[in-house]
Amino acid sequence: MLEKMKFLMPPEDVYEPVSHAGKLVRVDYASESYDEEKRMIEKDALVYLPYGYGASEQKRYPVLYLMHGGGGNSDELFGGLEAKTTLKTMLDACIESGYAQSMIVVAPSFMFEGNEEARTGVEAACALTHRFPMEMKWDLIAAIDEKFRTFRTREARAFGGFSMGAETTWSVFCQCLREVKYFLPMSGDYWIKEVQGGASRAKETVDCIVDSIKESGVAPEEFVLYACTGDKDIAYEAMDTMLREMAERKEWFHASPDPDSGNFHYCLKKGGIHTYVDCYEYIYNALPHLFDGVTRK
Ligand code: FER
Repeated sequence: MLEKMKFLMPPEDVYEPVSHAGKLVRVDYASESYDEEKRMIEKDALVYLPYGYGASEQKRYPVLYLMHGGGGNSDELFGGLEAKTTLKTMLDACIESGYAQSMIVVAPSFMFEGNEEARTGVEAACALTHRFPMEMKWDLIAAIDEKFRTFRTREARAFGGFSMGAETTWSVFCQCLREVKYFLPMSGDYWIKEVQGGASRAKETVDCIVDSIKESGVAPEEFVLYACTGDKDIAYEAMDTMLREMAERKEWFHASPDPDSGNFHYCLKKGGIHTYVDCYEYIYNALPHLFDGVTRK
C-alpha cells in the first residue's frame, strides 16, 4: 500500500495581499530547438523575486521552476506581470510568515514559435516537453544563475509543473537529476511510452524512470519527489497507477507519509479536480519541504 502525505487546505489568508510583497520580472534568454533543425530560438520566463531581493549583496536564493499545462505559456501560472492569478499573493504570504523559505520562482514554457499545433495536440506537445530538459540544463538554469543571486547547486533547485507541466516534470526528473534535487509533478503522468502511458504501460514507463536514475549516478537519498493530484482529477487514474508502480521499486523510491523523510511523497486531495486552483494548493503543500537545509542550516 502506498501511504499518502496529508493534504493541507491553505488557510484563506494566504490569498490576501501582504505588506512585504515580491515582484515579477520578465527574463529573455537564448535557446535552440534541440531537434533536427537546430534552430536558435528566443525564449522568455516570468520570474518571481521575493521581498527583499537585491537588498543584500551576500544573500543567495534557491529556485523553484514551475511549468504550465497544455495550451499555456510563460504568463499562465502567474497571470502575467500583473499577477492576475493567486499564485504570487500566496508566495508572498507564505514567505512573509516564514512558512516557506524565501525563494525565486521561475515560470518558463515548453512552447516556442513554429509549434502552434502543440497548443492543442498532445503528441506535438510531448515532442516539446521531451526536449525541454535540454533547454533546462543547457540554457535556462545558466540564464537564471547568471542574472540572479542563486545558490547554483542542485540542492537549491526544484522543478514542478501542472498537467502537461507534470509530464515535463517527469521528463526533467529523468534528464536533469544532476541539476535538480526536488520535483513536484502535479496532476500528470509520464508520457514517454505513449499518451497516458503511466497507466497503460506503467511497468515500462517506470523502468525508464529507474534507468534514468541509474544513469544519473544520483543516489535515492539525494532526490525528493512530491507527486500531487486530486481523486476527481482527469489525470488521477494514470498518475495513481504510475505512482503505485513506482512504490513497488523499493530500492529507488522510499515512500513516506512524512514529507520530510523518505524521497517519495504522494499528496492526494479528496475531491481535487484538474484546475490551477488545485495546483496552487499542491504548491502550498510542497513549499515548506523544499530546499531543506539550504538556508536553514
Ligand atoms: C494526464 C491526464 C490529462 C496528463 C495530462 C492531462 C500528463 C491533460 C492534458 C491536457 O489536456 O493538456 O494524465 O498527464
